[in-house]
Amino acid sequence: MSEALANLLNETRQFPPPAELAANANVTADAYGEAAEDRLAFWERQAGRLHWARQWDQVLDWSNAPFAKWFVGGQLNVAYNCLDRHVEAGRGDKVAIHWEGEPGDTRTVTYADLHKLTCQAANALTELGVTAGDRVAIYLPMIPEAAVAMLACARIGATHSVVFGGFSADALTNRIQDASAKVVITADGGFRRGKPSALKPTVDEAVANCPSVEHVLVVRRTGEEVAWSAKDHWWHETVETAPPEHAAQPFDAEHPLYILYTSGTTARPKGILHTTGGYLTQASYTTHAVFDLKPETDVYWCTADIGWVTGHSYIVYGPLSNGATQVMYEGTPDTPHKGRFWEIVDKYKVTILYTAPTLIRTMMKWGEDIPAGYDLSSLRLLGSVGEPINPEAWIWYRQYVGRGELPVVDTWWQTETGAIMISPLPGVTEAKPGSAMTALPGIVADVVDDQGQSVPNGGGGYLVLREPWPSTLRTIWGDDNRFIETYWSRFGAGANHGDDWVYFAGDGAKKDDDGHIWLLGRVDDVMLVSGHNISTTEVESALVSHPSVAEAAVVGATDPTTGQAIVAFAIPRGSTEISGEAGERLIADLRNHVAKTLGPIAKPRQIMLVPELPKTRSGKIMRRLLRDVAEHRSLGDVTTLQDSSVMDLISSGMGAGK
Ligand code: 6R9
Repeated sequence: MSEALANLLNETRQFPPPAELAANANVTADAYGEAAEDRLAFWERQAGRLHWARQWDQVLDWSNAPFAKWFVGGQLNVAYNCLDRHVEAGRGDKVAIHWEGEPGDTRTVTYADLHKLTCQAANALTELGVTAGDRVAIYLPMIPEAAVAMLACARIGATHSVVFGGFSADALTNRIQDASAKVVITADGGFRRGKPSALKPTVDEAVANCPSVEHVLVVRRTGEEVAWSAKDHWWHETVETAPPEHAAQPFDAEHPLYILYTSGTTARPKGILHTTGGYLTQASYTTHAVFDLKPETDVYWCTADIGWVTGHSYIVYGPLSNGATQVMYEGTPDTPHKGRFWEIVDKYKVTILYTAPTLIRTMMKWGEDIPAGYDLSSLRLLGSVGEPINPEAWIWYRQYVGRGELPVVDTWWQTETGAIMISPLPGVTEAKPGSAMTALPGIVADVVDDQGQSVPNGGGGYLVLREPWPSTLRTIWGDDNRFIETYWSRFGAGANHGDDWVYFAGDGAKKDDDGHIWLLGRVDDVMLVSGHNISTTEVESALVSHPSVAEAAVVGATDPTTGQAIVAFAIPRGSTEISGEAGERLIADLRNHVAKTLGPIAKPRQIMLVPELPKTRSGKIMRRLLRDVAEHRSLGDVTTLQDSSVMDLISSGMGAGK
């Protein structure tokens, strides 16, 4: 990475915050200085935004690094912080969730409603024998019960493990077994793409191989017929009939809150463990700081699924601990029509929208006429997460969703970091499209070379985090060695590094001339062409900067002359003509466009025009499978692929662009 093509994209546009937002921002530029002066005191103040039943004795115990303990001796209840304290302060009637089912059915859930349901679920789980420290697997569609199930676990100190509803029986089995879950909370199914999509049969298949599971709680959502066994209990007969009173008991700040398995594009999934006090402190603070959330007036919408960390931190724990009103949507963005997202923004007058680059690029492909058909004037802030956002996608988002005026916060973080780490502050930062900019106050990020030395501005290398942060993962469930090996050994404490533990994030990055951070994709995806390290992200962004391309994925394929050669897959924008000669002309044009933008070394050997790209279920491009196509191999493991027919489409389109 030390030879990465630095700054070749030459993205120089920069957008200051709107004056009104800056004047009223929750967090101002002072926060950086305050945190730099005394990082632990800064986090201690942010912990003070929560309700603690017992004050901590020590902010950070790093004596057993890299195993961190935050707010040592402190005690709190996460559900109390997300629900009771708002109800007790007289805000019980405030809407917590405007829920929109895919078929168009709706529910309005107030904080009092959410509190009552959570207390009932806590009582029901206790009745089923769940006690503090037990694990509960949650396999649900995007319905309010998903948040209730998580909060009920937190309330009684049970550790939840949410498994995304799109995962197979095998994936669910592995996750239940790894955590020895005692109870599974699921539903008959949910609605996806206009029809019911069953979940219960998958749970039945998994539970047959999971002796640890004693009970299965089933929410009725679709009303479809389900098989029934002695372990099964209907939610409406168990939870909704349980007593609504439940006193939340405080737990230790380091009590395990949840396990979440990383989507893992390659290896065996890792059970990332998060605990109570530090996690909630940072999830809550970052929601307040990065989204400038004003609970009295904002309507916030994060489009992630609750099965991913974004759903944990920015649908459940961050927004609810801040007392936000939010939208929750069950379905897909194109059901029943491609304007569904904008219809929802319009209907609920959403003010803050947090979504993923994959969605923005899909919207680009569909064309700007679609958002133009709705009133999006309620929006005041836009966020992005999940992958590097290409500068053109950033600009499109700001232009056609944000009226050319709204701040876009590109937020870098991981399941492992628990909360946002690198991002603009919307009232402070002059954002550059495509850059996550700087570490948040209280976070120390850096870019280092192969030896772990900090690179100067203008240089490229590996993204690292230098100081522990409150919402850091505590370990990999059941595998401390793998935790140390994966994250702390690359540049960890050792011969050359003294006691400084350095967290290796696995992402390539560069610092521009102003020291701002640009993420370049997973280091496994970096290409080595004729001795030059080239980032997939930069070539993809160059392709997306062409007016005819909506989305692109780039891989390095073995090449006899250059070691690796760049092979690109591009999805044309809405009305682009791509058949026959027009397609050939576009491909030639694109190859030249990349060469002109990035330099001749980055000119793709081959470009294929394709209708779709293979993505993980959380929307990240799976370059590994495209590498298989580019190198004419049979496809590797496709279990994490969102839609396996995509690979047939791509393989059959292989003729184009040779
Ligand atoms: C929150 C989440 C983590 C990986 C991460 C990186 C990529 C996420 C990004 C980004 C560039 C951003 N990533 N946000 N890359 N810019 N704003 O997505 O967690 O599913 O664990 O993925 O996603 O590669 O390392 P997770």
